[in-house]
Amino acid sequence: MTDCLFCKIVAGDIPSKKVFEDEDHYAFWDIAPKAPVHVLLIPKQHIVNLYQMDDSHQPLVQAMMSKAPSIAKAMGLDEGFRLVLNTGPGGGQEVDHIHAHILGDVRKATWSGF
Ligand code: DGP
Repeated sequence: MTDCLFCKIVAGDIPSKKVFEDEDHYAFWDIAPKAPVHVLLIPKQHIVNLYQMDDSHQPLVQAMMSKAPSIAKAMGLDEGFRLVLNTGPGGGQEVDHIHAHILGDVRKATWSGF
Protein backbone atom coordinates (compact mmCIF):
# COMPACT_ATOMS: atom_id res chain seq x y z
CA MET A 1 0.00 0.00 0.00
CA THR A 2 1.65 3.21 -1.16
CA ASP A 3 0.46 5.42 1.68
CA CYS A 4 1.48 3.13 4.54
CA LEU A 5 4.51 3.95 6.71
CA PHE A 6 5.38 0.31 7.40
CA CYS A 7 4.94 -0.70 3.73
CA LYS A 8 7.47 2.05 2.94
CA ILE A 9 9.84 0.61 5.55
CA VAL A 10 9.50 -2.87 4.02
CA ALA A 11 10.18 -1.40 0.57
CA GLY A 12 13.28 0.39 1.90
CA ASP A 13 11.85 3.81 1.08
CA ILE A 14 12.08 4.76 4.76
CA PRO A 15 15.18 3.59 6.65
CA SER A 16 14.87 1.19 9.57
CA LYS A 17 17.13 -0.84 11.84
CA LYS A 18 16.36 -4.36 10.64
CA VAL A 19 16.69 -7.29 13.02
CA PHE A 20 14.99 -10.00 10.95
CA GLU A 21 13.67 -10.57 7.45
CA ASP A 22 12.34 -13.48 5.47
CA GLU A 23 10.01 -13.83 2.51
CA ASP A 24 6.87 -12.86 4.43
CA HIS A 25 7.90 -10.89 7.51
CA TYR A 26 10.16 -8.04 8.60
CA ALA A 27 11.27 -6.96 12.07
CA PHE A 28 12.96 -3.69 13.03
CA TRP A 29 13.68 -1.52 16.06
CA ASP A 30 10.88 0.76 17.19
CA ILE A 31 11.85 4.38 16.59
CA ALA A 32 11.01 5.27 20.21
CA PRO A 33 11.84 2.18 22.29
CA LYS A 34 9.79 1.81 25.48
CA ALA A 35 12.05 -0.93 26.87
CA PRO A 36 15.72 -1.94 26.45
CA VAL A 37 14.61 -4.15 23.56
CA HIS A 38 11.63 -2.94 21.52
CA VAL A 39 11.19 -4.45 18.09
CA LEU A 40 8.22 -4.36 15.71
CA LEU A 41 7.42 -7.52 13.76
CA ILE A 42 5.19 -7.10 10.71
CA PRO A 43 3.96 -9.09 7.74
CA LYS A 44 5.22 -7.60 4.49
CA GLN A 45 1.69 -7.77 3.14
CA HIS A 46 -0.47 -4.85 4.17
CA ILE A 47 -2.99 -6.04 6.77
CA VAL A 48 -4.57 -3.27 8.85
CA ASN A 49 -5.14 -5.00 12.18
CA LEU A 50 -6.73 -7.99 13.91
CA TYR A 51 -10.23 -6.56 13.39
CA GLN A 52 -9.71 -6.18 9.66
CA MET A 53 -8.24 -9.59 8.97
CA ASP A 54 -9.95 -12.04 6.68
CA ASP A 55 -9.38 -15.77 6.34
CA SER A 56 -6.67 -15.27 3.72
CA HIS A 57 -4.58 -13.28 6.24
CA GLN A 58 -4.65 -15.91 8.97
CA PRO A 59 -1.55 -17.89 7.90
CA LEU A 60 0.57 -14.72 7.83
CA VAL A 61 -0.64 -13.54 11.23
CA GLN A 62 -0.21 -16.98 12.79
CA ALA A 63 3.28 -17.23 11.32
CA MET A 64 4.05 -13.81 12.80
CA MET A 65 3.22 -15.20 16.24
CA SER A 66 5.33 -18.29 15.75
CA LYS A 67 8.36 -16.27 14.57
CA ALA A 68 8.29 -13.91 17.57
CA PRO A 69 10.00 -16.27 20.06
CA SER A 70 12.99 -16.97 17.82
CA ILE A 71 13.42 -13.25 17.14
CA ALA A 72 13.20 -12.55 20.89
CA LYS A 73 15.81 -15.25 21.56
CA ALA A 74 18.05 -13.80 18.88
CA MET A 75 17.76 -10.43 20.64
CA GLY A 76 19.10 -12.06 23.80
CA LEU A 77 15.78 -12.22 25.65
CA ASP A 78 16.42 -15.57 27.29
CA GLU A 79 14.32 -14.68 30.33
CA GLY A 80 11.20 -13.92 28.28
CA PHE A 81 9.49 -11.17 26.37
CA ARG A 82 6.20 -9.29 26.02
CA LEU A 83 4.19 -9.41 22.79
CA VAL A 84 1.63 -6.63 22.19
CA LEU A 85 -0.74 -6.03 19.28
CA ASN A 86 -2.52 -2.70 19.59
CA THR A 87 -5.73 -2.94 17.57
CA GLY A 88 -7.66 0.12 16.40
CA PRO A 89 -7.71 3.59 17.94
CA GLY A 90 -9.33 2.25 21.12
CA GLY A 91 -6.37 -0.12 21.48
CA GLY A 92 -3.79 2.59 20.93
CA GLN A 93 -2.91 1.60 17.37
CA GLU A 94 -1.23 4.52 15.60
CA VAL A 95 0.14 2.82 12.49
CA ASP A 96 -2.52 1.01 10.45
CA HIS A 97 -0.35 -1.93 9.38
CA ILE A 98 -0.58 -4.85 11.78
CA HIS A 99 2.50 -5.12 13.97
CA ALA A 100 3.54 -7.03 17.05
CA HIS A 101 5.60 -5.15 19.61
CA ILE A 102 8.30 -7.45 20.99
CA LEU A 103 9.45 -5.95 24.29
CA GLY A 104 12.30 -7.24 26.38
CA ASP A 105 13.63 -6.53 29.84
CA VAL A 106 10.33 -4.78 30.65
CA ARG A 107 11.34 -4.36 34.29
CA LYS A 108 13.46 -1.47 32.96
CA ALA A 109 10.71 -0.16 30.66
CA THR A 110 10.21 3.61 30.46
CA TRP A 111 6.46 3.31 29.96
CA SER A 112 3.96 1.07 31.73
CA GLY A 113 1.12 1.71 29.29
CA PHE A 114 1.42 -1.72 27.73
P1 DGP B 1 1.20 1.45 17.67
O1 DGP B 1 0.92 2.55 18.63
O2 DGP B 1 0.89 0.06 18.25
O3 DGP B 1 0.56 1.69 16.32
O4 DGP B 1 2.77 1.46 17.46
C1 DGP B 1 3.42 2.08 16.40
C2 DGP B 1 4.88 2.10 16.73
O5 DGP B 1 5.56 2.46 15.56
C3 DGP B 1 5.26 3.11 17.80
O6 DGP B 1 5.78 2.43 18.94
C4 DGP B 1 6.34 3.96 17.17
C5 DGP B 1 6.71 3.19 15.93
N1 DGP B 1 7.06 4.02 14.79
C6 DGP B 1 6.32 5.05 14.28
N2 DGP B 1 6.94 5.56 13.21
C7 DGP B 1 8.09 4.83 13.03
C8 DGP B 1 9.15 4.88 12.08
O7 DGP B 1 9.19 5.70 11.15
N3 DGP B 1 10.15 3.98 12.24
C9 DGP B 1 10.15 3.05 13.25
N4 DGP B 1 11.20 2.22 13.32
N5 DGP B 1 9.16 2.97 14.15
C10 DGP B 1 8.15 3.85 14.04
